[in-house]
Amino acid sequence: MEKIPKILLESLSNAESVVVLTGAGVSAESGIKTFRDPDGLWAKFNPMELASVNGFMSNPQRVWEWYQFRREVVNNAQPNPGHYAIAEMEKLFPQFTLITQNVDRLHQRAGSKNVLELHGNIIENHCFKCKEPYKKEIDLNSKELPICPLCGAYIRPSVVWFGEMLPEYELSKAYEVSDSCDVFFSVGTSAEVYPAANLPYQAKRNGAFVVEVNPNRTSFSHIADVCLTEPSGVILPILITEYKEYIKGKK
Ligand code: BV8
Ligand code: ZN
Repeated sequence: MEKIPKILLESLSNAESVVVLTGAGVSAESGIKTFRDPDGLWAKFNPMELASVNGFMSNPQRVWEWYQFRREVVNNAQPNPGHYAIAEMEKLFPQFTLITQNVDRLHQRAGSKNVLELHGNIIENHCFKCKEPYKKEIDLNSKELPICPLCGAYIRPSVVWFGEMLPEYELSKAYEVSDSCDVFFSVGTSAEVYPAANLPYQAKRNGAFVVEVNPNRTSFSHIADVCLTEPSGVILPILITEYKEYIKGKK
């Protein structure tokens, strides 16, 4: 039974370049809380206190423990069918780029190779002051805030906090591919955090066919050409199956 609109299958079958942007929603079915859903992280914690430089400076211990808690959750999580479907997409199109706002590296664990991490990752750490990468193994049971062996400052997770610049290469590459792709997917993101949230609009402006995959409506929904209002872990595997059938039928 067709769940995917023909026009999307047709656009994909003619696409040279396909881009997928993901947010926390793509990891929801892996048991990792999103930020803005009713039971999300921001419902309990204040993002500016915990995911910001000022938050870390005013209470490094609390921020460190919050990331230790989130690392525990990420370590115990598994990629879900949505991550695997996106990894499969990488092989189906001449050019494919995955841009993620997520820091959990589940895309890589599902097999995605070409991943632009706009907001860093929660696995790695570096020195808050001299930026030296911190290579020692982190003991998830320890509340101890590690100290930089070079300069004695605190170690922090290698995520991008609010008020921090995004990594230059990843952001410019993300803009480049969004400006020139044929089909753009915005998957599991509320499209509220900038500059990442600019990308779907960039794609639309460049004339791409834009798809939103989100069970809820977002501020971007009215701009999308197609809205697949189902969980990504459910609808993306269906998209792959129906697309493969569609191109077989076209040959
Ligand atoms: C920057 C990493 C230049 C850390 C994150 C005032 C002061 C300072 C800055 C600003 C300011 N006003 C505006 C800004 C800019 C700010 C910003 O955009 N703020 C917003 C809140 C307005 N941006 C920044 O600060 C960025 N840097 O601009 O630098 C600068 C420098 C100095 C001063 C000004 C500007 C840095 C942004 C990066 C912040 N880091 N995370 C960590 O993870 O701990 S942000 C965080 O939000 C995550 O990265 C997350 O990815 C991102 C976006 O959230 P989403 O992924 O979309 O998740 P969300 O919960 O919102 O939505 C989930 C969606 O999934 C929902 O729609 C839901 O319906 C859907 N869903 C649920 N289940 C499913 C599903 N979808 C599919 N399937 C399902 N099963
Ligand atoms: Zn240091």
